[in-house]
Amino acid sequence: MKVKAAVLWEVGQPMEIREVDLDEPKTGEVLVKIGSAGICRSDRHFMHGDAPIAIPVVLGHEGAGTVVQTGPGVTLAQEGDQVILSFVPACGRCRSCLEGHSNLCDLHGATGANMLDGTTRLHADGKDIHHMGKVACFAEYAVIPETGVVPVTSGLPMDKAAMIGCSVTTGVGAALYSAEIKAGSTVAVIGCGGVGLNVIMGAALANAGKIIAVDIREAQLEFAMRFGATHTVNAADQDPVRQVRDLTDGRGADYTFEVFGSADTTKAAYEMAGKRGIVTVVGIAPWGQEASINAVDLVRNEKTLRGSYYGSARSRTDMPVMVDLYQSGKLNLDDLVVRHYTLDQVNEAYADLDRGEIGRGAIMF
Ligand code: COD
Ligand code: ZN
Repeated sequence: MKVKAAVLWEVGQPMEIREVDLDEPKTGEVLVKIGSAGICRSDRHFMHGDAPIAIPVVLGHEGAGTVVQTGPGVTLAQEGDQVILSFVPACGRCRSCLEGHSNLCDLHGATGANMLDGTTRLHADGKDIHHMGKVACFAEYAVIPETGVVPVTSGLPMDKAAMIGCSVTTGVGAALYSAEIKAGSTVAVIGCGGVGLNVIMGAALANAGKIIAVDIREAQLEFAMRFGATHTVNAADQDPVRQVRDLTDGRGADYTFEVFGSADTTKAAYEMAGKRGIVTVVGIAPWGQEASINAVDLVRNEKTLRGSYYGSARSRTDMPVMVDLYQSGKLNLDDLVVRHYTLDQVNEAYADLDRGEIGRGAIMF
């Protein structure tokens, strides 16, 4: 079928909004009519070439929609289901999946921006077009592996459902499943954009004591107070490490999170953690960058430095938990989505992200 999609043909260039060909779903795949797609910085890393991806590609990994067709052998979703999209469709058979870490599925990792059989369903001008995260939701329709769609209670607003596909699960998951924040502890979150605000909400859900929001923009910091931050630190004014130490009686925070994606902020997250501090790195710095840490401090203060991908979550069981948290009023997704766009405006939406507009933007179809 012919569908409208945003295609990245070249790194550093705007996406082209045009008609492309989308194949029928193959065995174990479904066709989803996209309802909403979120504007996440991770797509931006690929647009800028900060992270490698097969090109041409349809980006968009934070989405939700409705299943309109199922391919042969599909048992996990039905036509008409409202689904949240997962950008790691777990195979269920590899070692990572079998050990309970489906967010790190080996088969998904090996097939990258292709479908699980290594081919693509998107084509244009005689070229195969790749699918970011096997989701590729900057398009009216997407063919997705059945394990990459999570059916939810129908009637959830599509933009909120889309947020659960990335920023909520990545951020709340980092706080609850990766760091396992203890009640009463002190938390510092560097980077208060769409994902960072969800780390803050996760810290609040875990009953953290002080939750210190760190950003270089005052508007982001004010906005973060709405999601559970108790203190703010403007990293553009003064050394954020020093400010976080001052706010924690000189000790440093019990849990720190890097949620921007640079070597400098990774190092700062490490340094603002106190004794036995848990440092959780969510952002990925541009390819090839290295962050150095003080090797003595690591041991003498028994710090833990860990990465967190997709909130260490298991999409199929944890995304419905996020839906429940939203529906019971414990996750403020209504305030999180502040801007709505059409697919034709996707490049403008990223310009707004670059300008540092607060909260999350979402494309509505
Ligand atoms: N110090 C503090 N804050 C900063 C700094 C700094 N030096 N520089 C920028 N910031 C702030 C910005 O003002 C902004 O508020 C925030 O950092 C970033 O927010 P967004 O909305 O631009 O970015 P998000 O939340 O959409 O994405 C953040 C990620 C960390 C997820 C992303 O950048 C990333 O690294 N993605 C790769 C990891 C990945 O693939 N994860 C899974 C899919 S998301
Ligand atoms: Zn994302």
